[in-house]
Amino acid sequence: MSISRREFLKGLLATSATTMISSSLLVAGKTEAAQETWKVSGSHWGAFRAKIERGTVTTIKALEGDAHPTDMLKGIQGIIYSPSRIRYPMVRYEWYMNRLQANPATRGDNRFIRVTWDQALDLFYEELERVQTQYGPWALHAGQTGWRQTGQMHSCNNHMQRAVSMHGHYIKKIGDYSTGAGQTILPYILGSTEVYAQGTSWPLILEHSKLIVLWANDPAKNLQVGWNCETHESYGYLDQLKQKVAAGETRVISIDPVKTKTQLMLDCEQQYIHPHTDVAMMLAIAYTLYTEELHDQSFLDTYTLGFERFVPYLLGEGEDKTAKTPAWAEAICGVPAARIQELARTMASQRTQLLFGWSIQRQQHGEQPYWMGAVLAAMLGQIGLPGGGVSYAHHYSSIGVPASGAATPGAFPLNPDQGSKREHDKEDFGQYSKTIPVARWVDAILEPGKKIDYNGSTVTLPELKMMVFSGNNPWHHHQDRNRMKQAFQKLETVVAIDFTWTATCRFADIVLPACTQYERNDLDAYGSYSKRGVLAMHKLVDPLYQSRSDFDIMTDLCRRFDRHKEYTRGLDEMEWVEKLYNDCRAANKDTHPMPDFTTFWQQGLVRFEGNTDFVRQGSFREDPEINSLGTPSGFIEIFSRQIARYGYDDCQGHPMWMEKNERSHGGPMSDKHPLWLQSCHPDQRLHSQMCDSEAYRATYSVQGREPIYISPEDAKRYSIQDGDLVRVFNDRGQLLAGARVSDRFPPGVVRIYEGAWYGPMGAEVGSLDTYGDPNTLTQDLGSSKLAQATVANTCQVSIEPFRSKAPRVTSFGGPTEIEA
Ligand SMILES: Nc1nc2c(c(=O)[nH]1)N[C@H]1C(S)=C(S)[C@@H](COP(=O)(O)OP(=O)(O)OC[C@H]3O[C@@H](n4cnc5c(=O)[nH]c(N)nc54)[C@H](O)[C@@H]3O)O[C@H]1N2
Ligand SMILES: Nc1nc2c(c(=O)[nH]1)N[C@H]1C(S)=C(S)[C@@H](COP(=O)(O)OP(=O)(O)OC[C@H]3O[C@@H](n4cnc5c(=O)[nH]c(N)nc54)[C@H](O)[C@@H]3O)O[C@H]1N2
Ligand SMILES: [Mo]
Repeated sequence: MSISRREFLKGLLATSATTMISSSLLVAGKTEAAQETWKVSGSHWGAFRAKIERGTVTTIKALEGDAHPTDMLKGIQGIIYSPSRIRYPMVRYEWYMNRLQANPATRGDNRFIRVTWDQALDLFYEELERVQTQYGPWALHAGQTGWRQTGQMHSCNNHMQRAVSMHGHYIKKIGDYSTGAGQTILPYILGSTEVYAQGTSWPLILEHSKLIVLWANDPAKNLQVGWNCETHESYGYLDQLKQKVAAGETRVISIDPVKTKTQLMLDCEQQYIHPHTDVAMMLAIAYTLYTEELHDQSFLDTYTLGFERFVPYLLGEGEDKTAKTPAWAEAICGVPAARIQELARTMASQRTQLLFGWSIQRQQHGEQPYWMGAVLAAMLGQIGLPGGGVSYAHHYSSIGVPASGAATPGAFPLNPDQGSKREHDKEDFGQYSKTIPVARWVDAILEPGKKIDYNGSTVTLPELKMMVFSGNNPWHHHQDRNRMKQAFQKLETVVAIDFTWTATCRFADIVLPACTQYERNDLDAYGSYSKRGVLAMHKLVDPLYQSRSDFDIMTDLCRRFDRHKEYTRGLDEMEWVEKLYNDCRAANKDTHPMPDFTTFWQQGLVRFEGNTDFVRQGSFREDPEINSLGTPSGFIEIFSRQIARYGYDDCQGHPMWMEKNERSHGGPMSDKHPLWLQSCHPDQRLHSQMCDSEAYRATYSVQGREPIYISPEDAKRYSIQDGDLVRVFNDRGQLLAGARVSDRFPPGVVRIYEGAWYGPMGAEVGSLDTYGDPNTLTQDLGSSKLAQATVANTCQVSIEPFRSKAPRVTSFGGPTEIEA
């Protein structure tokens, strides 16, 4: 349903009376005669106006008020008009012909046949029925989630899960790829996940912090996107910080093997460190604090438990008989002992804010750096003070921007209103666990029935036969492509719902074309955590080709088992958008008055006033008894009796330095594969989203391939010139990438951004990836028995110039269509 011009004008009249409207937001229809309109919408990349000429989006520009729009807005048109768009419902050819007798080795050959929507949805429904009947709910996994496009009504994870739940039960996941290790360990230590919690407000940090440590943290890169529509207000604070650094008022140190975008932007200090050795460095800082009596004993006495059980380990009186001295750490982390001491003394002498990024916990034993970070902050005694203590989230979705305190719109419901169709199989997961740690699903396919430790419990991996993916791209997000290839050969049915032909579609059996967010009406929070307002997401153009909204697709699926009325609750798209708006309006009635829906829809954005400053753990500091933490003891747990009781060798009662199974700079595997591959989050994409945006990709690709960043020293060592094609490989896989030689990178460290589209030369295991997906090389291992989280960053590789004839990139442009 689109808003007609008449309704638009009606809304225009209604708006003039209310004061909440900023008139500049009005989408004037003057040029409509020339078939040109401007519409307001928003995305992970921010709010914008789109110009539509003769039914085509021709211009996207940031909405007024976004003072720091991201360059990625330039990539949006290319998403809508990508040659990779899924045009029709498609079924894998071999599967279509032979179903369960299909030759498993053909999976991934990208040969598909076009079917009608009815055929595709009938097949989807039949397979749900078959798998539930023949096996049980444990054989179906529809619980993987991901970075679906923005919009609260059309949140496609919710649509798929609600619809499939109405049919029957299935395996779900726990945790996520972002912060799997962090969100599991921190509740034991600080009483909450911390990673998704509001952090100390930037104005307080700017006012009080004298030293800010960016530990494995690149906010200037990562704050370009938000979970909801991003406002980019954090960049205003980063600008102020830059001025303070220049004026010598605040010292900022970036502890990172790489010179980050933030470090360059702030022009602040960089402390180089060998990858994955941060815990050693932190221990040596702690050692210095303790032995020089610079630690805050009264804070430790009042607010923490277990310090005395940690000290012997620090001093070398424990089992390992190794004192964690700066000299000991220097040999591991490469940071000079004197520098470690200087840092310890500086931290203790002034207000110090530790700001951790997340990449550092996406490694083997990724729990340890976060735990040790909390211990360090506790020893400094500044937790709960403005501008002091530790944060694990200031690089994410504008956390730290003072929030309005308003409610923002809820989402289309995830759960069914009543039980599933198959009431009888409700709890019948047999011997299997019904939730599994998010990154362990490939293990489940390969080793069904295996029991693994997880966070104090035992998980029995289910025997998966069918998987349904929507709003996520596992053939980007999961590790070790060749292992995935082997696993997928065991699956009977894979359904992928997406708008673009990702590698997940290539390896699926039934592929359903959703439309993009730009082809449907929706609304969103403006500012994920800052809750700066409510944004209208006007449909820009009609769904392209045969694509349909997820809502529409899932309604039609539910029709097949007669639950469609319950699914939609009798409301259509626009009625849902209006309902979600009105529910939000009612919730904000007394504090943040909002105009009626029509007014809101015309004006595009309702802004919320109010800036509430906040100090993380402030109330706990004020009164640790009344405002106790969510830990077992209510205090900060430097030693966790609960974790110690689990008896895990790879995550014990207090933080420890543990060697990794792969590590650069003399660590394990570095003799065979000398380079550390970090697969950080892309500067010019959101994961795999926007990689299919052709013109935009051309602004960063190298000979049509994903760049690999490499130091001038290593480039010379391996006879690589900037712009060369290179083969990157290890024992798990091989890929082609384009070399970018950059002095931001130290010897021994290379980077390929995650989300580069997988483009195998063939379906067979081990084939060369023609574009440069780093997960062709990463390992699929749990961080520890505690979190079982991804260790994407624990990865050693080799590199060589690629001098043969370059194969064509197979990642983009959709399937090979076989005529029926
Ligand atoms: N090596 C390595 N791997 C990593 C990481 C890393 O650092 N290194 N990071 C991990 C992290 S933190 C994350 S969060 C994950 C991200 O993993 P994902 O969330 O899986 O990544 P996206 O590329 O955002 O995938 C979203 C997919 O949903 C589709 N989609 C978007 N909107 C819609 C919609 O409305 N309807 C439908 N049907 N589909 C839609 C998009 O086209 C896209 O294919 O990756 C993880 N993988
Ligand atoms: N532009 C953009 N922004 C994003 C995303 C995106 O895809 N694109 N994704 C969003 C999502 S879902 C997430 S989870 C977050 C991810 O946020 P993070 O995981 O924090 O981001 P990364 O870019 O992977 O890594 C940040 C820094 O960690 C450093 N680092 C890695 N390993 C180590 C180590 O062992 N020691 C030290 N000291 N430093 C290390 C890297 O060099 C890098 O500078 O970003 C969010 N923001
Ligand atoms: Mo993430």
